[in-house]
Amino acid sequence: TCSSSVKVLKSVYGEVDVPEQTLSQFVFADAHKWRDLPALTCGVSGRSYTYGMIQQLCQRGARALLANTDLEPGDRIGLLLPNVPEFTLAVHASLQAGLVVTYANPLFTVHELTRQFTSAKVRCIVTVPQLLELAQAVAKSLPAYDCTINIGGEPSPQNKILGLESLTSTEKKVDLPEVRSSDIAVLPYSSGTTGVPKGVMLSHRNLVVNIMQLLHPQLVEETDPLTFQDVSLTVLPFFHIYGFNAILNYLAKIGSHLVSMPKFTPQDYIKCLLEYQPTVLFVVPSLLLFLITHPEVTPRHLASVNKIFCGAAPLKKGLIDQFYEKIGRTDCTITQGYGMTETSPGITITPYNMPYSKSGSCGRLLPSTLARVIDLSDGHVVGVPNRPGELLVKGPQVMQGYLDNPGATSDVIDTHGWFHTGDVVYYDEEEYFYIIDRTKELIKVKGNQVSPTELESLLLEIPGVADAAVVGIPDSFAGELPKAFIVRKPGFDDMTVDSVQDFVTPKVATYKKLAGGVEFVEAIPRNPSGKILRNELKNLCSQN
Ligand code: AYL
Repeated sequence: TCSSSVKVLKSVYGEVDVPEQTLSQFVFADAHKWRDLPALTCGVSGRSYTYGMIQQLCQRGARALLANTDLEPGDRIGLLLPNVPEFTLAVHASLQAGLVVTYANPLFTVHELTRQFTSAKVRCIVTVPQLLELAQAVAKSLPAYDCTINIGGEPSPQNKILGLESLTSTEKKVDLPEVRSSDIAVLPYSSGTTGVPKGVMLSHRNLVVNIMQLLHPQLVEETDPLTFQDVSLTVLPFFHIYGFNAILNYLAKIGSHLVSMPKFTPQDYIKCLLEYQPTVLFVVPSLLLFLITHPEVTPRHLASVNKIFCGAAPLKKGLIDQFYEKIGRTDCTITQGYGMTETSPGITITPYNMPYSKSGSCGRLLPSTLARVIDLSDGHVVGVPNRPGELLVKGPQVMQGYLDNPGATSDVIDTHGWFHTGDVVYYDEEEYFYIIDRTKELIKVKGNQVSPTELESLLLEIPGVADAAVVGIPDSFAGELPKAFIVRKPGFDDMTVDSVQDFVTPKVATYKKLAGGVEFVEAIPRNPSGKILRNELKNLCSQN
């Protein structure tokens, strides 16, 4: 078999050229073509911005940021914003000012936000009045903190709280710095294969390239391309790489209209479907499941939709059929993407003419992307189709590394430059990939990352907890839910499940709650070097 074995898979689409542009230059390069067309609309409030407005506000905002604050190019700015159109203003004004952006989930607790913003050395927080109190509580403990920008709220100069005008206007004349495409643009947080969330260094080029990869001519022909005439609806967060690059920046590049929602409720979503008649929906599997199963969503609500994009978690084969059954037609393409925060995010995508027999596949490698699959036990290249192993990738979309963490970086990017995804996959004869498992600890709840390490260290803070382990257990709606196994210290036998939940719940964002349950055990299974044997715990769950 050795002679026919393939050590490295190359994208069937060939290569993309990498333009030497910053993310903002790239994304808005054609904006003049659609300057008077809507770019972003808040589906709930109706607040809307044209491409012309966005471009102008971002350019002014970049100058104002440098003129009205002590921030300097290279400084970090933290976005604590709900999914509102202004998110894009904050991002591109900051990037054009040479700042580095980190974004966080506004449902995070003070504890979670403080950790991220301290790690990223955030100097300025951009927020809205509803989150100002939270922002100020976080700001208190940031060593490099300078100011807060309160979009849509009252400025309070003595407290170093500036209004939106500091983002959009300045009398002073300031020059914008030169930003290189190799400079870091954003620092999203991801737990990667192990440990707590870490800053992922994505350069302008990483983000630009990943959009270029999706726009590769042959790929576009095979993926039922979106155009400026499409209207997309999303409730997926801009503070996650999917919403950030694969939706927000990608759609801005092609001049499409994006209707976003600050939060999900079935009623609001249904209302947006009827009111905006979207042609495109961006979803994660649990949102698709909602569309299929919710009694109030009828074929009429989905009549305008002809493209669906799904990513971030495994999409069960049967779900696509169920969706077609629900809408009573099959002329709506369902494209699946696979990737991760560390890869900006795209690695593979399904072409719309993918044979039905391959449904369940997450598609083929994006242009300029190389892959190899290595055996889980001995690390040797598998080299033949249909044999599972860990996926390794190489490509211009792979991150520059984890922020201030060369150890974690070298754990995932080996000396030959291969990025180890921690996903177990196989590919078929036509090089379609199938994701079947994870070797990494990561738990995915409705597409959101949950780091078991983060929850375990929290559990160990409970007096009376001797040892703890958290694993993801399957859930038909959320995909997975975090479940804790706890060893009580002697004398703490009266510790209850409720007391554990009561300790954890207020300290974490809702989706990280131990919704999979809490179980007391005699011991946590570990290997000789102390590593938690998570599969043993998972098997324990499936036996119950
Ligand atoms: P992160 N199928 C199965 N698992 C997936 C898929 C998929 N289609 N996509 C992501 N995952 C899992 O950092 C996988 O374990 O980025 C992967 O390592 O939140 C992990 O989620 C990464 O999670 C796009 C648009 C990808 C969006 C995305 C999702 C990025 C999620 C490509 O074009």
